[in-house]
Amino acid sequence: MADHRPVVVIPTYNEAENVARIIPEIHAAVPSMSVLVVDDGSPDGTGRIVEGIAAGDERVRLLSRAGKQGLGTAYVAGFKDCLARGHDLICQMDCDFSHQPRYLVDFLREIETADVVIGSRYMKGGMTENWPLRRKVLSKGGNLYARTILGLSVTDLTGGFKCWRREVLEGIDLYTVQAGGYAFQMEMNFRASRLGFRIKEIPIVFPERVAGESKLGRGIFWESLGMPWRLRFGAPRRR
Ligand SMILES: Nc1nc2c(ncn2[C@@H]2O[C@H](COP(=O)(O)OP(=O)(O)O)[C@@H](O)[C@H]2O)c(=O)[nH]1
Ligand SMILES: [Mg+2]
Repeated sequence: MADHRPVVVIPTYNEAENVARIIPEIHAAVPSMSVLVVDDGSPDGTGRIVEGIAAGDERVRLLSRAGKQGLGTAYVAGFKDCLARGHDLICQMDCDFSHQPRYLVDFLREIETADVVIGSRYMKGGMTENWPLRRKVLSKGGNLYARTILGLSVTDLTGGFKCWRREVLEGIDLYTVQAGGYAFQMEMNFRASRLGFRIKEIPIVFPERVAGESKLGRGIFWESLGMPWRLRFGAPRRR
């Protein structure tokens, strides 16, 4: 059945402590929002919890994949599903409360005059909270590095709190998006920019997760170092 409400895609892997709390917070912020959780067969039962919520709430759906297949492909699967269902505004966020649901109101307001809205920790008004110095330096330095190579004015290229108009996701050939993790976010932003879409950033405060553990490790960081070069010299230019 077609669904024209705005939707938020939430990839999950072992988020049992967070998922049942974040969905009501999303609906407290935006009551009409559809929620699509893309779970990779989490051993901690995240998928079963979402199934239970979805059974009693038609705004909530679960896309269940067999085994951990990575963040990039989880987003791509979720985006394709949302496009097929007819959603025109498609947001994405993490499940661990680093992305605070109250900002969805800002995303939906700003997307009225943009094609992509990106939540930024690094513009004026944005920040990270409770990050160790090492992570701060890596993330901020990584962003500066990528921005410079790619020639983009986006201040936060690696964050995952965003909102897309369907035309952008249709314009980006999702089958050819290769990257996982932070490089995935970078690749999507770069492609949207090359296609000439209007990108707008809004400030977000990003607290470190309290419950559960980070799933993105060192390999993901190294992948993102090579990505700006691959994109700059390899990606398709305009529509
Ligand atoms: N479906 C799926 N979700 C994932 C995968 N890896 C991470 N996630 C989810 O992606 C979001 C961001 O991951 P997180 O560990 O918080 O990354 P960090 O904030 O950079 O440490 C969370 O909601 C995770 O549960 C994966 O392989 N598959
Ligand atoms: Mg996190």
